Amino acid sequence: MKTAIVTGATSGIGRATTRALVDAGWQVIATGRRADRLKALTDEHGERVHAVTFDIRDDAARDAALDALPERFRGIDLLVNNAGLALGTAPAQNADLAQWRTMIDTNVTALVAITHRLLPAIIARKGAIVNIGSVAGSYPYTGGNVYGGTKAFVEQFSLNLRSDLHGTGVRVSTIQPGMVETEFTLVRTGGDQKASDTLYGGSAPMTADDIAATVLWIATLPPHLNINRLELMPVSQSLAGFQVARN
Ligand code: NDP
Ligand code: 8X3
Repeated sequence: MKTAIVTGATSGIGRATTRALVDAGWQVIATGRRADRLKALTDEHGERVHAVTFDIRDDAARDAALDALPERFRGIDLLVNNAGLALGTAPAQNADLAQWRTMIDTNVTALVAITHRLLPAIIARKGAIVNIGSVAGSYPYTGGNVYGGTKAFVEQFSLNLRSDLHGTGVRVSTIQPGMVETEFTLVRTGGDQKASDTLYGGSAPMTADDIAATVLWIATLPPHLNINRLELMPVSQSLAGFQVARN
């Protein structure tokens, strides 16, 4: 049986990806901070899900949790680097530096650290890494500042990982979703359910299951194929052009 580790499995894309992988016959190490949500996943899937609760920014907690994995979960065929967040929508000049730091610590530093920790196990299995980037890493928008910067990092890190892993058989992909209805906007706005409902309402956004199916598709391609990056949007979302300030 193949083994995946999914970060940020307590909600949204990570939870849907955990379910999709289990349904497809994988066993999954599911991580996140909310133990009750992880317990619900293990209740749902029994021994096929192994829950580990830690803040992904906490090096000691992460390493202790990974060191304590049961023997049958130690070989890693797939790492889904999904845990991440946006905080705030203010333009840079009004933004909260602490929020910027939290995004960098989570979306960049923690992603790099867990990848580094698991690379030997992934190489040993000729496994795969799927990183969850964002359209915000490719296209600027007002208030996207550091969030978009972290996701641009994710894409470039993934491409550079591919170069370093040349010849190992390890595959590395970035998925760059546009608008997906999850708890993302609730987190970004500090719990504003109305703002979240307004953003997604009537727009037929992508669902977490859409992205989970994409992760599963990438992970189950024939081993000679690598998706470098894949950008998805709901039909209702598109790009709008430049802005011009006038005197
Ligand atoms: P959710 O808020 O629904 O899920 C985020 C997940 O990340 C949760 O499971 C959360 O777990 C985990 N997480 C956040 N911070 C930490 C932390 N410090 N330690 C451990 N886990 C953490 O949002 P999404 O499912 O939408 O987000 C998943 C990924 O998708 C993110 O990287 C996001 O940037 C990206 N994305 C989302 C898009 C969208 O429109 N929704 C579009 C493009 C990309 P817990 O709180 O339990 O720790
Ligand atoms: C989330 C997509 O457009 O809200 O990464 O930044 S967006």
